[in-house]
Amino acid sequence: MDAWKTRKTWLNMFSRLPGEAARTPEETARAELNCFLESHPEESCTLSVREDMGEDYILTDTGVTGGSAGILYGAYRWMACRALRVPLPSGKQSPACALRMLNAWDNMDGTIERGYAGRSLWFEGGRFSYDPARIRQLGRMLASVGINVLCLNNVNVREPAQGLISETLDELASFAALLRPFAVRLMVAVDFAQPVREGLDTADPLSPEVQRFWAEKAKKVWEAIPDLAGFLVKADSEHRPGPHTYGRDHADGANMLARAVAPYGGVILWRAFVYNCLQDWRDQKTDRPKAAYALYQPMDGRFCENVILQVKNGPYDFQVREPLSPLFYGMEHTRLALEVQLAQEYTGHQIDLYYMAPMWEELRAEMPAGSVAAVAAVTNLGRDDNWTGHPFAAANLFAYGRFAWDPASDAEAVAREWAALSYALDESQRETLVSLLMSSRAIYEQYTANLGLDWMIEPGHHYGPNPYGYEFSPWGTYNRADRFGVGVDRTSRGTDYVGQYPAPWRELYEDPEKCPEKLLLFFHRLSYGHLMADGRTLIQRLYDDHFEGARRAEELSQKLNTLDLPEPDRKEALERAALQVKNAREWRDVLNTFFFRFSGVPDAHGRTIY
Ligand code: GCW
Repeated sequence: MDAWKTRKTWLNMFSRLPGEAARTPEETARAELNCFLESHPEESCTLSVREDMGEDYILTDTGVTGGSAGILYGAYRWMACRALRVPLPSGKQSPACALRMLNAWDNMDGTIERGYAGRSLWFEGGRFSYDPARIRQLGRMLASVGINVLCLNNVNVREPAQGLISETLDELASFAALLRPFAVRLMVAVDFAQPVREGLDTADPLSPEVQRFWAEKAKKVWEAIPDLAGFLVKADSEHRPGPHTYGRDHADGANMLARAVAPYGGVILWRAFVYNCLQDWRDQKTDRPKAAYALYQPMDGRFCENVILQVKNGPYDFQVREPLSPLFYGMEHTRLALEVQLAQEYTGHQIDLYYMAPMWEELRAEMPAGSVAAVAAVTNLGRDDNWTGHPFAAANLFAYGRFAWDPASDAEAVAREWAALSYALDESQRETLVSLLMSSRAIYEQYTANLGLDWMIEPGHHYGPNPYGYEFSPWGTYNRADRFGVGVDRTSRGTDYVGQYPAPWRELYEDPEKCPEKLLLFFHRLSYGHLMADGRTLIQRLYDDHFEGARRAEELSQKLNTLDLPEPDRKEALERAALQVKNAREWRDVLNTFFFRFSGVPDAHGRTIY
């Protein structure tokens, strides 16, 4: 029943769960530190709280000084550095942004939308159901990497989740209390049509009775949970209700909610994931990646102070390879949250190895300074004993927290730290593990979405290859492959998606000679004979990548086999690696066959294509 308690996580340096006694982050910090010092008698450390420091902290060899939350973040960091015998960070440590959120897509029936690590940690059978000790362990996992907000229910708000801000509000409040000692505040995903559920005949944001409804609702909710972070809203997206239902726009909708929660310091996280999901595949003019910018950019400057527009990293939908969403360049007068997905919906279901921090380094390189006010990640957690399905998927949660706090973090250093905290491997084995993590994204990309060809996946569950899967569907995700070539022309001669980017990006993406190779088929429609920079033809490159990706997946599994991991981590990792090898072969053969049948061009090296 409690097998999770014996599982390795990066919190291994602590010998036991903090007791229930701790009520504040400071008390938690003291309890954790006492526990650490018992097993490290050579160390000493004093904690000093300075309220004005908020989330900030300063570390010395023998002390942590920090604000009411900073004291806890500082204590965890201090212990990690001491346990690993690495230098302490010097100077005052401050987070890059104030809201570092985790979005759970947990449903109250206990399922998790796009969850690959078991059932919900806190819902079951239509209600709250959890082990308080496990929620405390969750709290310390989050606090140990500085994550400070948890949105606990799916953005697709379905009954009875609407009740969280209504008839089950007291249970929500009890849950919030469990995480408070870890400086983690709750957020709730709300249904834009909640007023209708509670008896009104409209949810029109300009209706005074709707405005009154939300004002009263906010009052009750914040009375019960004074430190609630805010509401998260998915509106007019994938069949969810929203302001469009009432002929209003998204600034009207978001601002109405923002005014209701403002008296309590609440924020409205308004998701920008809005597009036409009932597109006619015959329509070659509508281009889904253009949707969000086209909708929101004209509203720049109209949103209230406490509205944060939550934008997925790319213009599509958490694909393996996308350019940065153009909204990050075009919304100077709107606060934006960057949303990433730790749940591996499109990146291997926590079966295939996929360490995400290298992607965040790439995002950082493209992100204009000052454009991100908050960060959110769809979690990869669930009730599995090891929390994340694949034991190494925990590295993504760990790294997310570190990058959210400090976007200038180094992906490899973070991987090394996670590995060292989680497993007692010798240095050479640890380096092998680090190199497996560091190469994993490139390998997965190579066999699933090379050159920016996303969406060739099995519809619905999104695991495994199916190049025709979405081709004649209403979702706006087409590869348009035929016997002449492949890709959608998004240049000024095509859908002009590139027109949403400022210089120098627009020019870069417009020209196939300058376009980064990894995004070539995202922006361009090219013939199979197109010559790549290295002299290979496009078709040969497609073949080579799929052969190479599958080969590297095999190599990855062999290297993994050499690691002396503790059980059951070793068994779980190897089982998944075997499935990954199978998946990679399937991708290789399906995609190569698909392109061979269209192009008629044989592989230059005579390898088997079916
Ligand atoms: O990629 C899609 C997922 C949906 C998800 C949606 C979203 C919560 O397939 O399951 O719904 O994104 O981000 O809202």
